[in-house]
Formats: sequence, structure tokens, C-alpha cells
Amino acid sequence: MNAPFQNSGKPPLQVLIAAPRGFCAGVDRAIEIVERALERYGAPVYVRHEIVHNRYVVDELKAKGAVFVEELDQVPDGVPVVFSAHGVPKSVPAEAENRGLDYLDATCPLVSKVHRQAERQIEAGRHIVFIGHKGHPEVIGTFGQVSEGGMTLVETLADVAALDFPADARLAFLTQTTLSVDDTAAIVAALRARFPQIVGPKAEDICYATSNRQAAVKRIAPECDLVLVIGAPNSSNSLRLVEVAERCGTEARLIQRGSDIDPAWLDGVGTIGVTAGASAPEALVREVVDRLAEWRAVEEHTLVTAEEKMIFKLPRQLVD
Ligand code: 0O3
Ligand code: SF4
Repeated sequence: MNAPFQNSGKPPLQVLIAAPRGFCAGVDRAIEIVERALERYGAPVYVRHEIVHNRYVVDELKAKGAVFVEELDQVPDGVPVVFSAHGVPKSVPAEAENRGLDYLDATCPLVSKVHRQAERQIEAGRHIVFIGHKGHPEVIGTFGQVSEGGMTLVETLADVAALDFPADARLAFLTQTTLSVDDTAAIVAALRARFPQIVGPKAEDICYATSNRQAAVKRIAPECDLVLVIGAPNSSNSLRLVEVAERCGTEARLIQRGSDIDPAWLDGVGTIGVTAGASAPEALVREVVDRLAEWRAVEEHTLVTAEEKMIFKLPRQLVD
């Protein structure tokens, strides 16, 4: 329900809501893994890293008994531990097994697929050029699937230009799942131009949810004076949505929730776009629209650019 507003005499604020937006199948699955683990084992259940990059998701799970830590050595013996949706280096499950910990892997199956491709390319004797963002947990997890020195990170076209492999080197490329579709296409084209023999996945490994959310923003942004992206500052896929809107020539802001909105942002704004990253709950979208309705009458329009039906299976241990 939109909150009542004082009649400002202004025409209603047009709110264009992107679809798809918000939770993807990998995030749904990861959250369900923690919830089911809490039901099955009882609290506390430890989670290594934020299960997904969203404070509200994390806080809700904390309230149910989840405990979030960054490293396995912070997990006491004898308690179950869940690995986050972003994936972990091979050393992490190995250490858990060593310690006899019960662990559940909430790595998104689409991230795991990239892990398996990395192993396969190394087995085939190729060096991997990995396109991703330095320091991101997914990148750390994927690098940790192969021996040190087996992979080189590139983030930009300048990084590609600086690679010093011989032109005939046996190379493969792989990508993080939450990158900018357009930037990655340019980086892949540059890699193929420099190393024509490089092999890679048919489509880059940017996942369906990332691509769909970026396409949905491209649909609304040109019609908006401002786009609000709901997501956390450490959420790669959410940050990419801000960039996509800006590249359409529209001002865009990353917000974590309704209370982050400054009413001054609405000055001169007739149409505002709203979307949410893959880790942002739909309740926050409602909260944002309701907050806008505190200052102006709003007319909501949802613009659908794709239907999503993806569902991922839960780990065997959690299925009765
Ligand atoms: O990878 P990213 O920072 O976008 O992660 P989020 O915000 O938690 O979103 C879910 C995506 C994911 C787990 C990895 O693909
Ligand atoms: Fe999986 Fe894509 Fe969601 Fe990441 S954004 S969790 S890869 S579906």
C-alpha cells in the first residue's frame, strides 16, 4: 500500500519498475539452504561469508540463529557450516573435511559450472585468462579451483593489452557470472583479436539473471530522469545495474533501502526507475515505492523484458 500524501499540485510521479529484478534462482536456493539447515540442525548454523551480499537477508537469518563469519577457523568444532552463494576455493571444503565439520555448499550451480570448466581447461593444458573483479569472493573461489599460476585475472581492456603471452600460447578464457554484459563482450573481443586460438564458453559465463536484469534496466532507463537500484555496495551485479542506467545517459543511485532516498533527488523528476540486484529482497522494492509515495502521488508501471522460471535443486543432504 502506498502511503497517503499531501497534494503537492504536481503531476503524479511515474514509477517504472524493471522486471526481472531482485532475487535470482541461486539466491533463492542459498537462502533456503540456510533456513533448512537451521530447521534440521537447530541454531546455531554458521555461514562462511554473507550468504548473499545483502544486509537485510543476513540480518533476517541472524535473527533465526545463523552466525556469519569470514573464515572457517572462526567456526567451532561440531557445528554445521554453509558456504556462500559466491563459491569457495577448494581448500575450504578440504579444511572442513579435515576438521570433520558438517558443511553445506550454497555455491550457485552456475558458479560451480565455471569452477568445473576451470578444472577442465587446466587438465587440457591451457592457461586461463579470467575476466572478473579483483578481490571479489567469486573470483577468489574460482582461482582456488586450480593450482597457483594457472589463471591470470583481467579486469579491463588495458589489462588485455598488457598480457605478455606468446601469440600461440594455449589459452582459455572464463568469466565471473555478474559482470557487465557490454564490457565483457568488448574484453572477449580484444582477447580473441590478440590470441585467435583462445578457447572459451559459447556465451560468456555471465548468468541469465545478470543479463536479464541489465536488459531490463536498458528498457526503463532511457525513459527515466533518475534510476534507483536497490542493492548493497559490495554487490557486483547491483553495481553493474547502476552503470547500465548511467550509460543510457540517466542518473542512477545505488540505495540499500527506502530511508536512503533524499527527497531532494526528486526535484525536477517526472519519471523514476526502480530495480533491484539479484540479492535484494522484493520487500525492499515495496518499501522504496511506498517511500516515494510519501512525497508525491505515484503511478506504478512494471515493464517486463523477460520471464524467469529457473529453479535450482537443493543439496542432497537437505532433501528428505
Ligand atoms: O556476486 P555479487 O557481488 O553480485 O553477489 P550478490 O550481490 O550476493 O548476488 C548474488 C550473486 C552471486 C551469489 C554470485 O553470482
Ligand atoms: Fe547464480 Fe546468477 Fe544468481 Fe549469481 S546472479 S547466484 S550466478 S543465478
